[in-house]
Amino acid sequence: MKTRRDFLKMSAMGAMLPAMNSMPHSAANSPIVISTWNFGLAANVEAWKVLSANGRALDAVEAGARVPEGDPNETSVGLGGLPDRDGKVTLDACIMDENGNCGSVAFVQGIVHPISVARAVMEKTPHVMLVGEGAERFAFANGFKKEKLLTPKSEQAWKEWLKTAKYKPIINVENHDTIGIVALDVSGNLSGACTTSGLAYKMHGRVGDSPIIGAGMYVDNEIGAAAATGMGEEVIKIVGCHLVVELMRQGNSPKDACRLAVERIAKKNPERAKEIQVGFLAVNKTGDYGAFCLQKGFNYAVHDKSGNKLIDSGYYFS
Ligand code: SD4
Repeated sequence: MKTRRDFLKMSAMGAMLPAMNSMPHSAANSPIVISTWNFGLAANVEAWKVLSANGRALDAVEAGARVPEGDPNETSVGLGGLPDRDGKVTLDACIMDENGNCGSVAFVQGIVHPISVARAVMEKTPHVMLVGEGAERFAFANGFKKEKLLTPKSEQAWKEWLKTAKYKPIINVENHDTIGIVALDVSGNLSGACTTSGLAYKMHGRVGDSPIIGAGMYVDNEIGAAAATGMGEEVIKIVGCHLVVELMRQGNSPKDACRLAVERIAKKNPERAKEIQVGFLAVNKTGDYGAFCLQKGFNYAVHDKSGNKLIDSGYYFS
């Protein structure tokens, strides 16, 4: 039987728990943020401001994702994103926190920061995903401004494309890169975000992997977080980022987990795999990180206490 003294002792320990949860985490390498492609460097700088002030990973990944979203010169995310075949810029984004909460928007137009709309979906609605006009209506009702996203540069590129209107996706740095960004904060909590204008000149209404929780991004706070870039259709088919996290759960390092997921795509459809790019990056609970992709050319940015740097990912087709 529990005595009154036991009960008091337990209550005192219980009262300490929230304090312990917010104590600095002893992960070997935290805080840390990693994000896709060259523009990950600038995104990491904003994310690091949050992380280095002992802030929350969720705030860090949102702050980071907003950087390329707001940059009119990045033609693959947010403002200035390349349009679909019909000349419409349609955006996809998702976000996930350390408690498994997530929010997502797809096929949204006229909003520069879909990642923040995704966060609002997570925090202010009973739903995970809003799409199209419904997502836009929700965003405008929550203070987001309607803006024109098609810049003269992207409009010009689309008009050039219309001359031949050939739809053969070429995955490279110039024509469509998603920002996928994952972080571990000083409290040992993980979060992730992913935002994109998707494949350039896609069919109107096409949605890729980026806003699909488990495909374009996934977080399990016990294990790790992962984000994807490249040909979204192939990522969706293997539920890529959930797979990467599950492979880490089985004991694989972040890099090996990414490699095994890439190999799954390559083995399932070897001919298709030769023509496309897919890349994954991942971080685990102790701040180890890694990436892997199909073709040479995918890089990612890592910011930890030692600084901010770009790393070339390992690749399958050598
Ligand atoms: C998509 N995964 O819409 C995105 C595009 C991308 O590098 O990441 N490109 O399929």
